[in-house]
Amino acid sequence: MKTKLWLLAGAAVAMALAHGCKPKGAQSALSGDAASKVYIAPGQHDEFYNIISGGFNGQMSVVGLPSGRVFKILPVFSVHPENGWGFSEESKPMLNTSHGFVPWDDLHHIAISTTNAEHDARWAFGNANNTPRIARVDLTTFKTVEIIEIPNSGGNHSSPFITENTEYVVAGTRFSVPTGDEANRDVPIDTYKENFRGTISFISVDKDHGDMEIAFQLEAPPFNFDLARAGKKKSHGWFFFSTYNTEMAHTLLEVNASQKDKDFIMAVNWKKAEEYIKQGKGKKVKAKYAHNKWSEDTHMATSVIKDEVLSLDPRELKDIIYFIPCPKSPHGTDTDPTGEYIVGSGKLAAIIPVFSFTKMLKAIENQDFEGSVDGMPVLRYESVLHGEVEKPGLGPLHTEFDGRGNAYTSFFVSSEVVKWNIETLQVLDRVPTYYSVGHLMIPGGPTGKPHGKYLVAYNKITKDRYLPTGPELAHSAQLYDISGDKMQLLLDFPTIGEPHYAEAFPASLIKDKQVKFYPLEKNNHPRVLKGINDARVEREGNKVHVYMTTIRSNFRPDNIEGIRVGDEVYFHVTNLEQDWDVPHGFAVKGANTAELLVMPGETSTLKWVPDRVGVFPFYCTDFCSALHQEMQGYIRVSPA
Ligand code: CUK
Ligand code: CUA
Repeated sequence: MKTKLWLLAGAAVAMALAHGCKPKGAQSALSGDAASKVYIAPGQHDEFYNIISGGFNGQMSVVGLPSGRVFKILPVFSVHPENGWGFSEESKPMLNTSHGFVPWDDLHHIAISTTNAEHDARWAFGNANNTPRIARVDLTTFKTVEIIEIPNSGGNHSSPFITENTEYVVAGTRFSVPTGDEANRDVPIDTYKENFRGTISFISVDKDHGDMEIAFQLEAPPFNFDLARAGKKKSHGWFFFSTYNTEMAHTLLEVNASQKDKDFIMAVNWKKAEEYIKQGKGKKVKAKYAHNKWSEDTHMATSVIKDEVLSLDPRELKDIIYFIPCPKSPHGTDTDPTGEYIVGSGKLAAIIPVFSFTKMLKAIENQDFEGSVDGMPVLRYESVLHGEVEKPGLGPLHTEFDGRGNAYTSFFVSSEVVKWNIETLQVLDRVPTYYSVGHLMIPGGPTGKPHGKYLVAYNKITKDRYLPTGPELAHSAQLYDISGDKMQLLLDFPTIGEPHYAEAFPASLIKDKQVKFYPLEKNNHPRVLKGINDARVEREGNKVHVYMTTIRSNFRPDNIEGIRVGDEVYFHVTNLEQDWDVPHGFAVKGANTAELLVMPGETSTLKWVPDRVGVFPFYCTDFCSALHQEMQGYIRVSPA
């Protein structure tokens, strides 16, 4: 977000409060049946899973709708002491990058996998903004199973977006950067226009197993890329990226950037790009990046550093990229469920432009161009425009669809959601959000088949919505019923971290596919134990391997001696349980790490280097039976 917008928004909220028009909250906005619409009786299940980005906490959270209940915090790019993510020896490689171990990131956007433009909910993808990466979460285990770093990129905000059969996960760079060989990268910043490039990465996703690979990177002018959507149905094969700073300034102080009346939506014919790659037109470019995978076979992650990517230069290959002028710093582009309409949202614009895919193709065919950038055509605004939504609100950001011909756009500055008709462009309804909405979400909203029953606004500033908790307040999500003509606010619920984009899908898609435990006979961890009789301690030089089992309610071995100060002690803990929902925990006094939380049938390893002589207790951290408090042991550490 631009500082200016934040200031404006702050001012708008302050004004609203100062004028005594205290934002209408629970009392006035709700009619009597709101509570019953979000009430899920004890023992009953929610209708939708809502996977919400955690922003600066680097995680995803799993929430039920309509209740707003939080089920799980799912660590992705940040270490998570609660279950040892990034602390256990097995999971550490998942957070490896070309810069080494990076234990944190900023996760903004979620994409749920689709087939034929409908959710299949096999995987959830998320982006790391800071050290560019894409993660894939398996929705049968709710575990992050793959993370791929994106080279030639900076500020991976413009991702992840998927094509209609999840052929690709796509990521645009926010910061253009000097790309390629290291020798090319040490350049003066004010040679931006010559030496910096924008990059769009197409990451292929294996149909059966989900494995990702960087298929190719498309070079682009040194703009800043923001949110994008794939075409679908009739526009399948195309991608639409919002761009800003098309002034190509290397400082975004407002005198330099945000000057032009219009920036661009960049339309990418990715099917064409794919053809060129098949014809061998890609060039190999040096690019160092990590590719990390979790194995359900060994229950371990591996990290491989790769060193080149295929790159396509559209300056040499015409007919891949076209620019559509779009008013003022577009932050988002969204395609409607039919794939015909492309909605742009200029943060600083007073209208919402809606473009027609059919008209775009015609304009390309007729070479109806008004100019070019780097030799790539700029289409004429009027010839691609379906129409403009007039006076919709202030600061349009993101648009979702209900599948009944309506669009819903979030307005950050005027802090509201506006419903409008895609064909007629008439504004139909508007509701305030408390206080400044960023993303909004309709279950299935970005797909070809939205479930237009609810809408959730994910808000940036909470003020008086919840009991205060010091200087920092919980962010808010607000659930609206959109099944009727008028939107109705049903519920506020706090979120974990800062919510940016989220997606939701019917629980019925996955709830019977959940993995309940890992079969012990299929556990191929190199240090697995198949029974308590195998428990033992082995020394190899200054390394000590403790092969340990857990089962209700004891550890074997539970008294360990022969350890010396400075040894590297590895506790390889196998949970022998073969029953749903019986993890055991493991923690050692003074250990400079987190606990382990070991799922049934799994093996996890905690590394400890004792720094002093003594007898150290360890215990199970997860309540597992009436004898949980008996689940303990001692380690004796002797002088080196
Ligand atoms: S967003 Cu990331 S800064 Cu509109 Cu997706 Cu808020
Ligand atoms: Cu095992 Cu508590």
